[in-house]
Formats: sequence, structure tokens, C-alpha cells
Amino acid sequence: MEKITFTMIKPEAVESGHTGAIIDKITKAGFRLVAVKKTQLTGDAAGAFYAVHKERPFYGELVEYMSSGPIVAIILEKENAVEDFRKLIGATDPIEAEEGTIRKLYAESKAKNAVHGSDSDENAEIESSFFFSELERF
Ligand code: FUP
Repeated sequence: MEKITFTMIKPEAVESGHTGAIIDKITKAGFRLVAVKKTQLTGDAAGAFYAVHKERPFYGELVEYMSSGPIVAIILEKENAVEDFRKLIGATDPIEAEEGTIRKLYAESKAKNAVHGSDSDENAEIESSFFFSELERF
């Protein structure tokens, strides 16, 4: 069975007009779009989405940034989706990301790093369900 992963194009990348180029790179890498939504997180919603990072020093800034403007939420499908997508986006910090990765190309910094990518199959489902009902997945 094909596996899913979840991504968000983050506020800075949307604001900079990189949405189309990023989706093009994702689909050319063999991922299928299952669901797509442009929306803006409230502070509370961003806090809940990143609750696993609550104790980390960057949590406050992360929540503020992720609720600062529209994001594009996407469910993606591909064999080995989670691992392959994390390879495609590159390391958290664009300075460490490999050439040609989405973060190397479009991220501004470790905090404003252009895209999110789920880190496990379990989190891919939890994060997808945060934004989309079963009826919104095709
Ligand atoms: P990643 O899985 O690559 O998205 O990275 P993490 O789960 O470690 O971090 C989640 C988000 O927190 C990152 F996308 C950006 C933010 N972050 C910071 O702002 N500073 C840090 O030092 C680490 C992460």
C-alpha cells in the first residue's frame, strides 16, 4: 500500500511566492497530492500542532512564526513517503541541507525553513488529520 506523509509550506515561503515551485519539485519527485489547503493557523492551533516541542526553547517563536501568515497544508502519497520526503526537503537548518533540497533552495533560516515534513508514519496520520477529514482526501 502507498504511504502518506504530511507537509506544510510555511508562512515565509508562501509570502515569498515559492508555493508553485515547491509543489512542482514535490510532484516531480513522484509524490501524489491527496489533499491541499491554504489556511492560516491561529496561535492556539500552531501551539497544538507543535505541542511535542512545548519544552524546547524555540517553541514560542515557532508558534508565533507559524501563525504569522497563510500556510499551505498538503497530504502526499508515495511508496516510502515519510523517508523520501525528508530526503527531498533536507536538514532542518538550510546551512546543513544538501544541494538541490527544498530547504537548501528556499529556506531562510533554521526557524524559517520553508517546509514541514512528518517524521514518522504515525505522525503523518496525526498531522494529516489535524487539517483534513477523510472526506477531503482523494
Ligand atoms: P524538522 O523535523 O526538520 O522539521 O525539525 P524539528 O522537528 O527538529 O523542528 C521543528 C521545527 O522547529 C523546525 F521546522 C523549525 C523549528 N526549529 C527552530 O526554530 N529552532 C531549532 O533549533 C530547531 C527547530
